Amino acid sequence: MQPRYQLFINNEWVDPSRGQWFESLDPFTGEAWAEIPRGTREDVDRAAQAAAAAMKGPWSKMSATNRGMLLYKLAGLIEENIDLLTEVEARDNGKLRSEVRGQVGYVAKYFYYYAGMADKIQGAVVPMDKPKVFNYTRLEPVGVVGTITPWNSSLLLTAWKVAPALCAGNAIVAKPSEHTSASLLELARLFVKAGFPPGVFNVVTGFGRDVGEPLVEHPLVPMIAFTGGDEGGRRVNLAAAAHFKKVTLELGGKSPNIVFDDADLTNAANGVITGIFSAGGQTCMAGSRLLLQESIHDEFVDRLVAITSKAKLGDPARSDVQMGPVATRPQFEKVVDYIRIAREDGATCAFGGKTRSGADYGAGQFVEPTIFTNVTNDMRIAQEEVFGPVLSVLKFKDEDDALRIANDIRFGLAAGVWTKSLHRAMYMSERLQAGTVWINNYRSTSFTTPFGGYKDSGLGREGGTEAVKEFMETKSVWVSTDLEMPDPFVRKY
Ligand code: TXE
Repeated sequence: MQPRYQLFINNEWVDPSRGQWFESLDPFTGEAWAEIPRGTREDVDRAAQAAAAAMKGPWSKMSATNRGMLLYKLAGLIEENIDLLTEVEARDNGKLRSEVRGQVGYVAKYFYYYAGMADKIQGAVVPMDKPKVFNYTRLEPVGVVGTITPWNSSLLLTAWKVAPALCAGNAIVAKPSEHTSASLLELARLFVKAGFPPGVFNVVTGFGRDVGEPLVEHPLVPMIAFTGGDEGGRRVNLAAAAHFKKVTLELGGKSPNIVFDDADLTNAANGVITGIFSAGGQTCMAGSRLLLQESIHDEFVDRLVAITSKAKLGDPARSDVQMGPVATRPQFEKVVDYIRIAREDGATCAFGGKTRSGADYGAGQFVEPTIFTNVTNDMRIAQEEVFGPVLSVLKFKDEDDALRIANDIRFGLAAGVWTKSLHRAMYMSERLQAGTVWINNYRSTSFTTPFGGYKDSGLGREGGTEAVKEFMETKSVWVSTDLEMPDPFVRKY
């Protein structure tokens, strides 16, 4: 019997207004395992009303310290429920259990981090250029924040938004991806257990058209925090602009991983493989463009092929498997199509390039880890986000040539640099157009530091103290200490 979920609005479990559900599929078996409520514009309205009411109720009057304590409690409950949350999320996105478990553990850490920050948010006393007046700034919550998230890391990417937004005192209407909704509904149970007042956290599941668009348009929702593809991000940004809403957008990437001839090549090879094939390449920060200095090209590609050939594909629930299926059928087809395009455009497939089916591969939604050489930067496989296990290898001559290639793209999410030269590392990190630069490592993330994109990779930053400011308005308050207001109609020259 499949579990049938309900929407979570105002701390209550409710049926979707039109009484419709859709199935959530396990990407490995290809079978439906849960029924997800198909939310509507009316449901978004119910949730937005509840969240707006929370912004006037006990939540808004709660001290920041007590708000932090609630977040702290929630973090503890996430740790206690790590098995359940892992199982549900992995069931939906098909990622390795170990990987999802690590992420859920990290979700708890996000809430701990922002729990501690809640009563440390401070405005400033501003030095004035005028006498007899005193000015200070207050940081106030924006209000109701709509979060819209994709399928690759549902809980983590939602936590990146919800933890700092709640820390700042906002209320949330969360819309998870239609492919991976269940884990967020399970998380909602923990909000009740932790003791959050009604309306502070609401989840409306469903499709982009039915739920995402109404959320972006809703007059009671002044801010949208979005992660997803750049096309979806553009639509959200355009719709939000019509209502002058605040937005943060964490979008796609085609991040360059740049390996110089003086690098520790063993470390670099491991880092490059982790950078592209973790989560089957289904991460925004995937290092999907490998830039190799000419002199080490052939040797380095051999190393990559040797490491990649050891990867075992199969049931992501098994501990001896290193790569699971592609998360959704449309995404599988998209990845397969990009492999065809790369071949047609003249790239050489140095490894992989095929799909896998048969007894070990469930419903057969598998793409081999794939390495393309002889890629030039004008090819689509070098410019477009595949969001799958496909690495494009390009050659460069020197630092400036590497920079030219690395920056000649519309994305700017992240970049990696592998070198033993400090000078080289600093030269590159200053000039790379990317929100994150990793030197002699790749794919490190932490709640303590900002993450976000340059160019078409997004707007705003998530993580660290900067994330909290994204979810706040700054109010400038002027207090007269002895300032006389002159008669407005008597001119003094
Ligand atoms: O993402 P979408 P999709 C890339 C990846 C993938 C492509 C599309 O290449 O092939 O994006 O994936 C909601 N108003 N990434 O379709 O559409 C939607 O319901 C409001 C990269 O899954 O961006 C979901 O909850 N909301 C990415 C969320 O937006 C809308 C991660 C993301 O869906 C909406 C995932 C609308 N008009 C995919 N349309 C990354 N870089 O992390 C859709 N949504």
